[in-house]
Amino acid sequence: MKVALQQPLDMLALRRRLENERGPVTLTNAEQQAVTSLLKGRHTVDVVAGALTPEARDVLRDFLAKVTSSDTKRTNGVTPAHVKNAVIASEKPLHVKSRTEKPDSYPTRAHVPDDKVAFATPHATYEPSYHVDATVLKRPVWADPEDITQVKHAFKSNAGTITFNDKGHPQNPMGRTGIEGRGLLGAWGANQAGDPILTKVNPNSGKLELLVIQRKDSGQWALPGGMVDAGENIFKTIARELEEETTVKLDFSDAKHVYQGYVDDRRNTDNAWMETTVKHKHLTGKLAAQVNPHVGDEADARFIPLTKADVDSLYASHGTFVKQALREMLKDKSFDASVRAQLRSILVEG
Ligand code: RP5
Repeated sequence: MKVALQQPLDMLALRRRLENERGPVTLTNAEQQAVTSLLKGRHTVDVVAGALTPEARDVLRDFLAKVTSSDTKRTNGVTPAHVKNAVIASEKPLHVKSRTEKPDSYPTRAHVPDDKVAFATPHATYEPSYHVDATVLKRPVWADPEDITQVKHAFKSNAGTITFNDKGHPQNPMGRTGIEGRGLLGAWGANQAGDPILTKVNPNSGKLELLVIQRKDSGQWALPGGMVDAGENIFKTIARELEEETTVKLDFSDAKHVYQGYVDDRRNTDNAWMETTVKHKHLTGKLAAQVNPHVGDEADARFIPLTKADVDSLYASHGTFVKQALREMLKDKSFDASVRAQLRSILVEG
């Protein structure tokens, strides 16, 4: 069934449609209001994500499965992609590492309690340190000037509406982080990256595997992604970073789209944050046997058997992105019972 988006999308109509198909669906009033607000463009994705229970997520996920690309015309600036990002974000609060983790060179983050994350919520005792790394202040090609009035680029975000503080600095759409300034990030506002998810079934063990790198900066395992160069096409970024970090040369232009939006990265600050576009390719046949990663720019690069624990401990929000890709794989009936069982064991809640 094809569902056309309304102007704005009507939650009650959506519920009626779903009830016709699978019996009564219960959403709390708060959930209905949160989703309706999102669709009217009043709230950012994080506010809605925080209000969704697993049941509401299921309702939205079912809905999204029925939205086709021909339905993606904008409604009050809100697209199905925004709803999809809210669903993904609600699976694990995305803005947690940005408040609790940091590179060694950062000052201590000011404490931001869960109920004071949003900039719109007053936080009278909030006194974050201001930090810009010396490497950023030296103005390499990838860094903006410290004087924001000299910045030439537009402030764009796939994570929500950008507001500005009284110094004219862009504010993180996910809210407070406990640090002001840009830290190690070059751009004021969103710093755009691209991330490849590359999976295969190991022909010897039958195990589902994921290509990961070990980051030099934190020692954590991560997707082999990186920053978008100025003017670079996202498919080019993903293929370039994959090759630089794993020596694997692969065209990603036919890869499946997984995610576009905020990354809960430990480098994030109140005024500079990571966003990414994630694409997934599952290797089969000869290609699965031929793709052979080697260590590139980072500390290590290898395929690892996918376990729930490993996925959950990936850098930043990478585990959330991988789970989204695996959820799509589970919908593909061509995978055999063993692969499907592995997918389910990783995707199980908790
Ligand atoms: C993460 O940082 C992104 O998801 C991407 O994987 C990475 C880009 O930063 P660098 O690896 O270039 O430092 O937020």
